[in-house]
Amino acid sequence: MFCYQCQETSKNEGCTIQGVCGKTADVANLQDLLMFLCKGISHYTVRLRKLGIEIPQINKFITDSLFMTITNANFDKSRFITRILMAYEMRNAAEERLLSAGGSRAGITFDGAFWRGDTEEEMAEKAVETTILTTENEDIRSLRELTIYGLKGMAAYAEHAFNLGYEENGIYGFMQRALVDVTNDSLSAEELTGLVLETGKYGVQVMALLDKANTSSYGHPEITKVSLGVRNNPGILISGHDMKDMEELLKQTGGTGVDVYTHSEMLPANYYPAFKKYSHFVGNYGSSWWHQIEDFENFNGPILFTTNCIVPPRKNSTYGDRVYTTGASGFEGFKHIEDRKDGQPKDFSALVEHAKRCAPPTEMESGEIIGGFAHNQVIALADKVVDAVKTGAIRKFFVMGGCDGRLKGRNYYTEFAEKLPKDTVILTAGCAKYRYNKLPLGDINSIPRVLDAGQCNDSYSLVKIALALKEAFGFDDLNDLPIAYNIAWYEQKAVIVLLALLSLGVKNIHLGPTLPAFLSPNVVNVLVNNFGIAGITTVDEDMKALLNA
Ligand code: FSO
Ligand code: SF4
Repeated sequence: MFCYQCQETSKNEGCTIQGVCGKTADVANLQDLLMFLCKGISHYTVRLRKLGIEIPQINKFITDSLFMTITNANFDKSRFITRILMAYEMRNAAEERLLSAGGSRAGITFDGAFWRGDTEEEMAEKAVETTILTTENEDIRSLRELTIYGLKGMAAYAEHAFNLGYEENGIYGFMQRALVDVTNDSLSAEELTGLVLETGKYGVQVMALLDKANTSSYGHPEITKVSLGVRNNPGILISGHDMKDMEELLKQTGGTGVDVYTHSEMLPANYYPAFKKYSHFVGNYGSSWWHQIEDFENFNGPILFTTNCIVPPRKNSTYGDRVYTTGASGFEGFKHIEDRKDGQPKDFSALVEHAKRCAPPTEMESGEIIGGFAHNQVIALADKVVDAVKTGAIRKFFVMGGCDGRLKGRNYYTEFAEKLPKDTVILTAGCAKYRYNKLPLGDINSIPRVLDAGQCNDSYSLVKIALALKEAFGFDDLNDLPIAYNIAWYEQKAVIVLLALLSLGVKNIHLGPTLPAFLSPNVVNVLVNNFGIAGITTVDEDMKALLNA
């Protein structure tokens, strides 16, 4: 195996024996093989699209497959084997359709468009040939992988939007074209850089689509106090990012005596008007994803993963039999809730029955946190915010969104938030917020100093807020605003967020806690020279630089 797609990659070089995330080598290899086949299928669908033909099942298949290979989403070998077998069927269907529509496969030379092996042994043997290291030039490899990781993030967001009935063929079309382009040996580094930037453009589009899907379905997030404590009923803890799962779980738990709590990236579900009406929706329990070992132990009841980030339980963990996965997520030993069929909701009754046999959650915290500062809410407060800037009450905004992770050095973000001068405001989205969202940072003229817009995909909200402020201040350029960017990344959704920000022209982003291992020195130079991207140094040094920028 060779995987360097996330921030925790071994030695900041690459995982080669087993993932730091817990992914085994055989699963990592099967994931590579699945990507290889998705590229192969895309060779046909790109041609089909030129003939005006879309195959919705294939759009869904490729999107789901990309999503399943995101860091910490799915560790279940059998699911990848099933997917690989499905990939052959999808590819056959695409090929037949192409030929019957008068198209031709002449000129397709990519092996993934033809290779087939039905046994686990054949798959394992072929998989090692499809490793990303087969691209020898490190700059080309870096640009190809940067594109693919952006596509994986894009796929996650497209999938959540799809679940709510929103999709755009243009997004699927781009994903598949890009999957073909990364197999094209004649593309130069310059052309691939263009592809990376185009990925960012579609990143903005997919985040806008998901924002539309979420807000049209559940209303605009609004300022909300979220309880951190517990009640005396059994509960279900829901993690991940999928709002449709959230809705169906809330509906199916109503009147059962079972409460619902959010974990990690599901916290922003508390901000949606449509969910706030459920009296058995208690609040948030625990912290960011990597604290799950402790949080799940204490929760006592069943846990539902709707997406990543899964941490394999420890040998002495006792909660393994209480964990359920659904959608793209999976883990051998956890029970999996099947997809919706024929427009029917998922069936979460097993979790409800399971919860009834469990003790209520053990209280770990009490009190509340405040959130719900997505674009609609902040723009409603725009006059107040603009006024605070004009009078000097707010000197600067710091976008500190992104992800949390296990690395010790991520204390940097807690310290940074603590040391920020009192006339600054943090704008956040994603699980990075858990590094500082429970600190007593106070407010400025009743505007909280930490404004949480929501999940990592709600970084789109931060952009909309920035655009509204740009207009309010009459600036021509986003970069003229008093906003600094100090972003933390972990997995591939953060990659698409970063590429989206770059495509919108945001400059001088500080990215930490380490720069991605998949960026070659030359690609880093391109990002530094064209976008002013920088890593992080010390809190004091970075703060000085960002305050004065
Ligand atoms: Fe976090 Fe995990 Fe949102 Fe990610 S829970 S790390 S970028 O999946 O999605 O911020
Ligand atoms: Fe390693 Fe991250 Fe890949 Fe897991 S996802 S194998 S930790 S690089």
